[in-house]
Amino acid sequence: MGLGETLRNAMEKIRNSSSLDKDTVKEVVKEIQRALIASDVQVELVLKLTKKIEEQAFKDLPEGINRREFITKNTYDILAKALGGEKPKLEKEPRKILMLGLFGSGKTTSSGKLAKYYSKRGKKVGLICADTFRPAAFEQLQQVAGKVDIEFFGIKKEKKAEKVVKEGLKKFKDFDLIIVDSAGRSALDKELVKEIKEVNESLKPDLSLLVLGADIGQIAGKQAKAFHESVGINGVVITKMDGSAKGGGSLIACALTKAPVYFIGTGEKMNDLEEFDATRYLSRIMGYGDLQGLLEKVKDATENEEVDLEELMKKEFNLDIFYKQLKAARKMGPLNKVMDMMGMGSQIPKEQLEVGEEKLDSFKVIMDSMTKKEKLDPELLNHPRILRIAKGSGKKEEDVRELIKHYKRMKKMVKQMKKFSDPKQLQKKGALDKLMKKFGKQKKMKIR
Ligand SMILES: Nc1nc2c(ncn2[C@@H]2O[C@H](COP(=O)(O)OP(=O)(O)OP(=O)(O)O)[C@@H](O)[C@H]2O)c(=O)[nH]1
Ligand SMILES: [Mg+2]
Repeated sequence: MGLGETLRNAMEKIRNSSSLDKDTVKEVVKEIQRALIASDVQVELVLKLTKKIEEQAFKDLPEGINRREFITKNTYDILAKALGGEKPKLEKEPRKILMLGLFGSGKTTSSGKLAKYYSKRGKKVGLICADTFRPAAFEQLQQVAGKVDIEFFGIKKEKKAEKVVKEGLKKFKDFDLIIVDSAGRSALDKELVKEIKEVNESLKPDLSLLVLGADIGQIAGKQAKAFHESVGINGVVITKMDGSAKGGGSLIACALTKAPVYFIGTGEKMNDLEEFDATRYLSRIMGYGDLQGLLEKVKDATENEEVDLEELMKKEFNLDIFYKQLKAARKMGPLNKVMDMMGMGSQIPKEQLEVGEEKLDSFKVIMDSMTKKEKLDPELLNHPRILRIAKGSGKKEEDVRELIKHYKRMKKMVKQMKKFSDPKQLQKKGALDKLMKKFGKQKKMKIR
């Protein structure tokens, strides 16, 4: 079982348990440990990471976040950091990329994949074969270039890699991007270092990418360090993520040596290349369809909000406003009274006002599982998001859909109401002030 499957099982356990007690968390932590160790992450580091997960599990919950979401988010944070978190952005778009690495790591294949990746993004790309060491290297890259429809340059039988690079640079001088495939060796020996230094000298690459196979696991860190110290690298490509259970270990090992992983290879075909992003990677392997949504939500929950009812009435109605109204109404009294005070009660059908307390509570719980973006633009609520919200709030999918239906009805009503009562009119009449006085609140009130 790969890292993904085991981690997914562990996260499922969090999501599906009705009561998240210390024992369940212990079990989950054990599974995460197993997953990381099987992925060839150093045992010491595994223990450190999982200890953190366990320690943070029962800390105070931020408002609006349930225990399940809290633990999922913490686990994510800890793993994402271990995977290198956010990468340093490249200062500028690279114009010359050098691919480096030991024998068979996937340099030639990745050169082709990268050429395709950038060519799809509108760049005119040229590929240079600077592998003058292995006899069939020329033909292999030529073939790869043909597959991805990229111009190729090489000098058959030439022995000096730097000479090929110099000539290639001339040929591709007007191109947007030049990718140079270099020769591998069985180890980073003197010969390889000398050759890379010469190529570096002629090419002056903006980006030197070390290509590593996922199957080497934690050795990836040592290799990244060694290459960086002897020839200098800016980043790493990890290939064969599809075929090895050790991918997680190599990613984490690179992060430990601060070598940013920019791409991962996920198969032998020319399309099997992904820009590496810790969030995307984790959300896939943890089986969390909308991890991004959860992260946004936790961020929201830590921000206090001010509500100005007058403002609320002026704005385009959305779930966020509906939510704020609900919250405000709960503080001031039942919704119908509030609406009555605002002189709107009579315009709202009775059944709308008589949404029971229980239902309101349930709506609140569901909305607590939404992100700010979703509340501002409820049109975003597609099937996967609805499922996530249902899971996050411990409600059924139907409950979420009911809320959406309710919101839509309310929106229609507000639209009609706006026709009757212009907010300016409302202000003139002093209805809002009256309302606020009655309930002894200030015009602006803090909700949270
Ligand atoms: N499954 C899988 N196979 C890959 C991936 N990347 C490369 N390979 C395979 O790994 C083998 C070696 O790839 P090459 O691109 O030739 O490696 P190289 O580093 O250029 O090798 P040398 O030039 O001999 O040093 C080939 O069989 C590729 O098809 C990947 O992401 N997934
Ligand atoms: Mg090669």
